[in-house]
Amino acid sequence: MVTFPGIRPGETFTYEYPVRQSGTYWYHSHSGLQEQLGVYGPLVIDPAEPDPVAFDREHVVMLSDWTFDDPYDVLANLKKMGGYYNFERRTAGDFLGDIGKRGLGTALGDRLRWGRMRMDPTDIADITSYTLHYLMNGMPPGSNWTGLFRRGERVRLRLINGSAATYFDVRIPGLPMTVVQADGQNVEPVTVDELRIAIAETYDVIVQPPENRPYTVFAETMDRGGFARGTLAPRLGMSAEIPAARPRPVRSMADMGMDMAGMKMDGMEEKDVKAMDMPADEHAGHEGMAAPSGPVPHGPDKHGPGSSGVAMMSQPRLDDPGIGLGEDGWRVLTYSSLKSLHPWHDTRPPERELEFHLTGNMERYMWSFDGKKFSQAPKPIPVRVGERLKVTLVNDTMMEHPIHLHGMWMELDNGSGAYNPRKHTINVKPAERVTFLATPDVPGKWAFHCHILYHMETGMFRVVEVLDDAVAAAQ
Ligand SMILES: [Cu+2]
Repeated sequence: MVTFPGIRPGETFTYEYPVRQSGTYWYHSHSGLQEQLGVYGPLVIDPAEPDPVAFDREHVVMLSDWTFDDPYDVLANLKKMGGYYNFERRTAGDFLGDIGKRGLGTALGDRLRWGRMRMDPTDIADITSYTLHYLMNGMPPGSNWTGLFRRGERVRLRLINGSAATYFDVRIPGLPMTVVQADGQNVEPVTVDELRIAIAETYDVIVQPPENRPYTVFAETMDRGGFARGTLAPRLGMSAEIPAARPRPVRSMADMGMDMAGMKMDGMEEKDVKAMDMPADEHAGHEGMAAPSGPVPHGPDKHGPGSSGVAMMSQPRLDDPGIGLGEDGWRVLTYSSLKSLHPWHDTRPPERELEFHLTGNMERYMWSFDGKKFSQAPKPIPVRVGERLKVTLVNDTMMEHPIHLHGMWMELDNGSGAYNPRKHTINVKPAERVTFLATPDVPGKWAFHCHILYHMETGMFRVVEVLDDAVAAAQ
């Protein structure tokens, strides 16, 4: 009911809108859990001007997840127990191993902290391969979706993550990928061997197969529990080796916002650092703390029961490719390497700053902004047409959240100034503090939400209301 009342069963609805942009996008139902049921598809808009990217052929590579269970049963299971689909919980044996490696005191301290956070270091994905199947263009790995090429051709792959709940790490062994577009917006080409694609993101990459042989397009899930797979090949019916699964990653102190390394806060002494190592409601001070380039301690937690474990320290992590990536000896895309191909026109300094905390309670499977679920009817966030906004997102949880904003672009502040990449979805890592700039230009009510379907459905959703001057004056 935010932008329009939806399409009733049997009804036909015709969308009409001016096309003011081009690039790789996708569309999906925003009603209930229909997205998990396959109500989505790719949406590619060719540019009116000559494309700055040269390529000989293109393939859409749409990644998704599928369950044979009723998505509402999946949600009910999660609400009964946040870790319902996590069979990787750490065992007593792991704990003994930790004692051997790190000593009893450290291992015990870690354990106690994890317990207090009501989180588990193996919580990487809410929903796993226990119920999910991972698809490439609608096909499971065994069906081997195949995209054709001729040797030496520049092949443009339009990667789209249309999953309800799955992050993928995409690589094509033997083929470097040159990223040329992110979320439909052209970026300065950057060549990598692997990239993480958060839910709802799109990346266009150029590959140039040097040999007449098949190459595996491998999209491993972030929790390493499964993969989607297809093949680029000179003809149908070919397949290449499928890489082995990498070890499942484990959450770190940085993920729980307890990484004190790199803290450079004036006048802060050892005892202050210790003081922060306590339950969230016992420490103080985010108002007035301005240290955006380094870790920032969280202030008194006013988010209520909707926020169980508050990251003590949040920090920018744009250089960090993300959990489980970066140790393989090959190049991995990071947000800090994304630069817009063209400068954006609005270079005014921000007139207004907003801050939102991404909050949640994994055990009770409640997700929210600032501790308030959408069902608690938080007021729309008012902004004005043409005003220059600076918005900071602080992830107080230990899960990644791909935050999506309808109705206007988010210029991810990665230090590139006028060349900051424009995105519609920004993945915010655990305990991360991310800033974007925006200039609202279309009046109306716009959804602002986590693109993990089950997080959105349980409350991580707000409405941003863009008021034009006349409306704003009347209020
Ligand atoms: Cu989320």
